[in-house]
Amino acid sequence: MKTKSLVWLAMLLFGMAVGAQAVVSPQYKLVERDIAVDGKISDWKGIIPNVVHGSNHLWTAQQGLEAEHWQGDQDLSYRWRGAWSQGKLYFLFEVTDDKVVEGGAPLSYMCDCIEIYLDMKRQGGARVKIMDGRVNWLEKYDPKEMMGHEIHFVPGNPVRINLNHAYLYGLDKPQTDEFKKEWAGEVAYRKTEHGYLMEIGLAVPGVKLESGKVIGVEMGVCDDDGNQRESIMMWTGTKLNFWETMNEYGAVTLEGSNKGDAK
Ligand SMILES: [Ca+2]
Ligand SMILES: [Ca+2]
Repeated sequence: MKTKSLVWLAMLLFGMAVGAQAVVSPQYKLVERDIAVDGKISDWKGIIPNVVHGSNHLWTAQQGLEAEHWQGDQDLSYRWRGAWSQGKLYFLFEVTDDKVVEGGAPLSYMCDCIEIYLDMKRQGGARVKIMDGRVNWLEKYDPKEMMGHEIHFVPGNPVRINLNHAYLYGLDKPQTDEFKKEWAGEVAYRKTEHGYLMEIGLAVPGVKLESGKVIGVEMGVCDDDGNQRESIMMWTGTKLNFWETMNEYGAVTLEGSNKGDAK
């Protein structure tokens, strides 16, 4: 009996190890802290950054984004930190980019641009759930189809923000006002010695935040050095199409005293 139990235990542990290998994703904890979105970073003191540098963070599966365009960490790399408070998520990006171009292309994702992907229920799978059978999900925008969100922040004054594919990421149709009104959105931007910094606050409509909640998060930063986008560096996912599939997103846990309602 005892031997049998041990065999089962060994098999279970082996299975878990194999399973864990298959679904391993980066982990990060969001501390509960009040953040002023003002471009000053003293309020982030002590919060551990995710460091995204080195060629293994490049996503290279599209023409024009080949690894040879990337000249090293001074060309493009970044650190991001996150926090939460009072129903809002906060992010700080410190981007190293040796040539900051503010809105240099007609589409946000072809510019110097920060991209945030959120899977608020950490479901994985398709980010856009097609409900009418169309082949190309980009042809239509329906909020009901959004299983996750893709938000773009283009450096400049003002920062231009695109929410999902409602206007196909056209820089001429930023949704900055909608972001402010419907997402309680805030953003602060400034250039730094080696690139730029962006501080962001947002509340995903209809989503309650509480301690212990785990969300799926992917981050990407694009680099335009004057000839439209030539690199994108991802926090977690370099194998899949991160804008379509949420399976490689990192697991981000909200930690703090606000337990919310018991479930
Ligand atoms: Ca601040
Ligand atoms: Ca650049």
